[in-house]
Amino acid sequence: MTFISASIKAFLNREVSLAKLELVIVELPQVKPFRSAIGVRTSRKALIIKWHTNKGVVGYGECSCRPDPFYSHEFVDGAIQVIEEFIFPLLKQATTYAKVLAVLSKIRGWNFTKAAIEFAMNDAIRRSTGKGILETWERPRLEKVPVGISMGLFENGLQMTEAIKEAETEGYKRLKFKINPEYANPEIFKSLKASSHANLSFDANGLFTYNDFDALAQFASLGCMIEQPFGPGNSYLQSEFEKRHTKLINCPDEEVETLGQLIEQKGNLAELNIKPGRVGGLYNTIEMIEYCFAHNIPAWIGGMFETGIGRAQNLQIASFLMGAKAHDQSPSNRYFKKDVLKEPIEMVDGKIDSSYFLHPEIDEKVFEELTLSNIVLKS
Ligand code: OSB
Ligand code: MG
Repeated sequence: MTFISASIKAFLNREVSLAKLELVIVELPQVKPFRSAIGVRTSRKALIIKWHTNKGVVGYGECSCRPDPFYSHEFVDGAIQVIEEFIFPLLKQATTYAKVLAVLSKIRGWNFTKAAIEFAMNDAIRRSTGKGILETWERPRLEKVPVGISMGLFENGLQMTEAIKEAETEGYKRLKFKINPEYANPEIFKSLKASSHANLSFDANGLFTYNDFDALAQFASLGCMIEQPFGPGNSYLQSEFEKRHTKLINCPDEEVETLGQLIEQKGNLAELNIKPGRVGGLYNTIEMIEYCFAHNIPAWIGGMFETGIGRAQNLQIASFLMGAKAHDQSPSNRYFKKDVLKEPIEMVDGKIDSSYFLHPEIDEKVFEELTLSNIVLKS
């Protein structure tokens, strides 16, 4: 079973060179704090991989895992160790795209980390030749990509109502709210029901358990999609829930890291959030999207609060999902005072134009200003 086209297979044979790898940690100050069940965050620390070819071309890739292991097991310092100790030494013998993928596939898990290496390599190829793996994929693409906003937890209904109004004015195509069992209170439901937005959804980040069915039922009864209601590996709870309550419009996020896990979700999933980092890179993402096309699974591209580097790449992928209503790819100024791109990503009427994401250029001066540390790996 394969979902990869002949032209992409041929592309994988292309040669790649690696003179050195840079592992850069940047920290982007946020315009305002973001509150989730994990905690309050006021800045985004991100790991950016710079892949230098023998000809001096540099490709960029973002490792979009969190600095802590609270979304998945991966965290930034761990990612650096895995690259330094286990990935970089093997990359010396990897002289084609396919061989680099083979090296990465030796590492169990660490999808965000492996993805970042592939992103950077592919970006270096695209910058050298004008054609990366996505340019090789013969599928129609959108000029303008619709985006949604992911909203943190609010302290009260009033705060939530204000934020809903603001997001509606800005034109977002979907409003997604972080939820947890304690959040099921009348004030919150009142604000939600007052919204006239046609596309509301929830993200539970796996926080509902067997003991929280009543709270979950209150959200489910609104008829909105709920992302990752139960903890990863606990999707058996869905049928238990549906026996006693109502149907769930389930959209897995954390739960699906591989194509196999997606296939096993059958019957549970209504749609799928694909994060290219979470599923281990571009090749895996293409394969997963092809599977979704073949099985009519509505899929969209999720976010990890990426910098412009990761965002632009996610948007490039999102442009292939012609039918998706919205992707969690809000523009730069939604989170950051300063982004690392020369032209920060902007949204007009809830959409982002391809001129912002097809050929992003890094503002090296800002990139350096925001750099916290830099490790150079050279053989
Ligand atoms: O669950 O979708 C999530 C960010 C970090 C970790 C997990 C999630 C998120 C988001 C970010 O919701 C959405 C965005 O990037 O705008
Ligand atoms: Mg999510």
